[in-house]
Amino acid sequence: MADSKLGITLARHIYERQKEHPEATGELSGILGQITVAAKVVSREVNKAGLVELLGLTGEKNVQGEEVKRLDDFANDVFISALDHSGHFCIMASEEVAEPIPIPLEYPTGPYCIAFDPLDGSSNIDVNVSIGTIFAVHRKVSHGPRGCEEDLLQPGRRLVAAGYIVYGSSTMLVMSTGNGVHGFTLDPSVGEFLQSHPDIRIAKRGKIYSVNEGNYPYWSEGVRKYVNYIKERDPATGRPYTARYIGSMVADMHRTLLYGGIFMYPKDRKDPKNPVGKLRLLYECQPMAFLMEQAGGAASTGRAPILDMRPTALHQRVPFFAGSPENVRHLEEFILKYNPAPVGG
Ligand code: P6P
Repeated sequence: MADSKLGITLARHIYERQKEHPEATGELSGILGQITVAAKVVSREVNKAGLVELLGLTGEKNVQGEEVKRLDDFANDVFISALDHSGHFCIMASEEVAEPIPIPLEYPTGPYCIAFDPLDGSSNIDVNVSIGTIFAVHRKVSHGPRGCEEDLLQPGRRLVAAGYIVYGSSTMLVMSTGNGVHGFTLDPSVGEFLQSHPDIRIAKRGKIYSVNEGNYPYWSEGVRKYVNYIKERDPATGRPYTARYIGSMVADMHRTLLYGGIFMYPKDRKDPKNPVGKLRLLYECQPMAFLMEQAGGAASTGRAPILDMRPTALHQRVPFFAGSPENVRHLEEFILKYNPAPVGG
């Protein structure tokens, strides 16, 4: 039941979900609460980023004489400082930090660990394209008082919570604690995330495909044949698909979740250092795959569910195909037919 005046806040949503799941601890609501505090701070900075030049900020020192960091460094600092003292986590990982981030000895540790990309797509800031934060929460599995890399390198099937914040025309939090996917929009006038998209479900099939076709020469045979096929016709309608590609994963995945279709970042051989693709498993693909499956969608390497993969390295990259289940299954049929096993997408 929504408050007549305010609407359902994130805190109330979590409280009501906890009533339905007595086994859920209050920890997750604390974790999500801390994440939203950091998100509000990042949202404020992202929304004025365009003014850096206008205000004559040198990019070195701002009007308060504070150092103006690159926004992704800033976002990284904000999320680390919002989370490291909370007592919820035993260890953390960030796209911006090469090694696992230990909880400072002066702070208590907790039964969870978190991996996050503090500001994904930040190269798009200068052209005012939506960017986002992505996070994934696992339970601690290692022994001993403080966490270690083992806690972070778990299959996505074991995630207890995941989500993203998209900093766009509005700031939205889309998250799941394993009971469906729910969207909350920040009302800056009250500083609260209010439920705007309850129980998001993705269409079983969509007609939008989203991929950087500039990488076509580097794709596998299966991916090329799949994209050529759907550019000819949508089997369901006999008409071609629509192409949409923003180049910011959170924005592309948010559209895919709401409008259906398929998002792809195949492995491409253009970068010999990363022959398996660009997107990272721990803090991009696993959380997005968790959300997709919770919303009735699918997320695959081209051959197997992303959530079944056991990570072997903190910043490991994987081929990534996600969206409406029928679209993802259709892609997997092309991979199976045209790619030599066991090569994924
Ligand atoms: P490309 C942004 O840099 C990012 O990591 C993702 O947000 C996005 O999906 C991808 O890279 C875009 O990569 O090679 O198409 O520019």
